[in-house]
Amino acid sequence: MNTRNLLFFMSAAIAVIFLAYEAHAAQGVSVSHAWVQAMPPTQTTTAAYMTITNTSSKEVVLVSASSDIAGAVEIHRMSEANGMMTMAMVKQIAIPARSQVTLQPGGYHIMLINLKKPVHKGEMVPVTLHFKGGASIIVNAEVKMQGKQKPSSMPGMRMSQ
Ligand SMILES: [Cu+2]
Repeated sequence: MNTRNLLFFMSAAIAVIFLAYEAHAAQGVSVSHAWVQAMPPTQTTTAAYMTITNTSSKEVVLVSASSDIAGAVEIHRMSEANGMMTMAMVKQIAIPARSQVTLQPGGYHIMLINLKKPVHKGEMVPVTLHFKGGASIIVNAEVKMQGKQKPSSMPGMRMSQ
């Protein structure tokens, strides 16, 4: 191998190392307790909840989500103001290094809008989480009847923005 070839080989090797590093971006991120709120067939909107854990030494930022079963998917946050629950779309959720963020009723959630089919209890719904930098994770969320949250308590998911 002459010097020119050696340089080419080395830069190719370095490129591969960088690509591998990029692919590692989603590593250290895991999702647990993923579930989707069961809804009556008349409802075309529901929400997905989960715990996102970041065991890496860098902050990871959830920037969007997608799902084959929904026409649109948005990241929302519910909060209480003056005794009223209001919901607003958020651009992202940051998960600091070595910590976790839980998406749960009354807080952050992933809104599944314009459902293409009803979601039935026990079904698994695939939701893809997209992180800043291009990494993504596919999550299978089980449809559950959970909590006191009735569909009527989320009136059409009207947003306050
Ligand atoms: Cu919502």
